[in-house]
Amino acid sequence: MATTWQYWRVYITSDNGGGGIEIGEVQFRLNGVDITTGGSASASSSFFGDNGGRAFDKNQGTSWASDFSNVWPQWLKYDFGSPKKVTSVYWDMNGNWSTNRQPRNFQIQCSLNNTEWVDALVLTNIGWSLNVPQEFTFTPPSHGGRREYTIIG
Ligand SMILES: [Ca+2]
Repeated sequence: MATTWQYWRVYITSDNGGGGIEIGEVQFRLNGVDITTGGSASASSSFFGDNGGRAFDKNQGTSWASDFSNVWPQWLKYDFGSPKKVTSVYWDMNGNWSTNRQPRNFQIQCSLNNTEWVDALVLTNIGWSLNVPQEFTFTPPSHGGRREYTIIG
């Protein structure tokens, strides 16, 4: 069964009290290797020019920042342009930034059509230490082998 999905996102329902997300670099990885190249990024909101692409520009000194209005959810999405298998998300804050602006409760999700989303991993009560990246590993959900049944009662 296929485990490749074109769209991947981190869907964040709360941070650690900072009122918004600020993140230097995010990598969607296959077996530990960054594969976030050649696609396009987007995000639920941006603080001034700190758009979603800045989390994938391979520059630790630039960041995606959501607006600091303490409004949830916020999400960061990567469109690979074609289906990709992803087995982890690597999340690397810059040491100058606060741990309380990192996600606490969030889901890693994937989609075939950018509309319907499937959870690959659900994370709860995640804490952070300053300048310590975290990698969240999972088995990607499968599709394509699913059979549709009509239950007649
Ligand atoms: Ca960056």
